[in-house]
Parts: sequence; structure tokens; C-alpha cells
Amino acid sequence: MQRTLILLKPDGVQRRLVGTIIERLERKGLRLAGLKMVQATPELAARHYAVHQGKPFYDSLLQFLTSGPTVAMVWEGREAVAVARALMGPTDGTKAPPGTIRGDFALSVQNNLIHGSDSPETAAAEIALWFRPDELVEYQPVDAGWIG
Ligand code: IDP
Ligand code: MG
Repeated sequence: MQRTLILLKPDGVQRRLVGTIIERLERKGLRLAGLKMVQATPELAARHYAVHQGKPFYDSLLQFLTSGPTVAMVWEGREAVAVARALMGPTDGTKAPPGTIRGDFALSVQNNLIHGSDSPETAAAEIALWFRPDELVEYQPVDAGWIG
């Protein structure tokens, strides 16, 4: 079963969209494996977005991710990485189609509410960055046979 790291970035918390966004992931059938609220340090933000170091928006992006609390989650399910990315929509809120999280709630490129890992390999590294192994919970959802 594939896992992905999802962050509800500080704009999602400030705009009180945490419940709305979690509901979309939950109703798709993904299984919540871990959840916590984190005030990201500059070090954590820099490690999370290391791939973007040197880009024009990098400093602003770190400022954004450390500007308030983030809700960090691990979601699990068949093709969880791609499924979560599809639910999120493309990076730029103005280009994200209606029906996606960014398409419905974001207008900005930077303040686009949600992060989702972009590959299973990235997901493994990002989950290890944000969660200790004992913070992830194994259980069998009672409807697993219906959702697959
Ligand atoms: P993604 O979150 O859709 O995977 P990435 O290209 O990995 O997008 O960029 C990481 C984050 O950096 C984005 O979610 C967004 O917050 C921010 N970002 C990306 N491109 C830009 C830009 O051109 N201007 C400002 N912020 C950007
Ligand atoms: Mg990305």
C-alpha cells in the first residue's frame, strides 16, 4: 500500500480549511496513517523544500512555510501519491481546475494550501523528515474490502 506526505500549509490552517481539505482526502477512500500540527522551523522548511533552493521564490517559500502552524499528515492507499496530487490540482491556483482543492480554494501560486509528495521515493523521504516511525499507526479500516 502506497503512502504519501500531505501538508496543509499555514494558509490552510489560517483560513480554517483544515476540515474541508481532510474531508476530501478521507471521502476518496485514502486511509489516515498519521496526523499532527507542527510549527515548522527554518531548518525543517529548508530540508523539505531543498529541491527548490536557488529558485527566485525559495526565500519567500521558506518564510511562508514557517509563518504559522502546518498540519502534517500521512495518507495511505492504492496509488496514494498520484491520487492525492490529482485531488490537489496543479501548483498555480489560477490554473487548477474547479473540483480540485487548489482549484476551489486557491488563487495564489505560493499560497496554494497543500503539499503532496510527487513520487513514492519522495514520499518515503518526506515522511521520514516529518514523522517518527512510532507516530504512524497501523490499523485495518472496516470498509477496506469495499474501497480497495
Ligand atoms: P507543488 O507543490 O505543486 O509540487 P512545486 O513546484 O514543488 O509545486 O513547488 C513547491 C511550492 O513552492 C508550491 O506548492 C508553491 O507553494 C511554491 N511555488 C512553486 N512555484 C512558485 C512560483 O513560481 N512562485 C511562488 N511560489 C511558488
Ligand atoms: Mg512539489
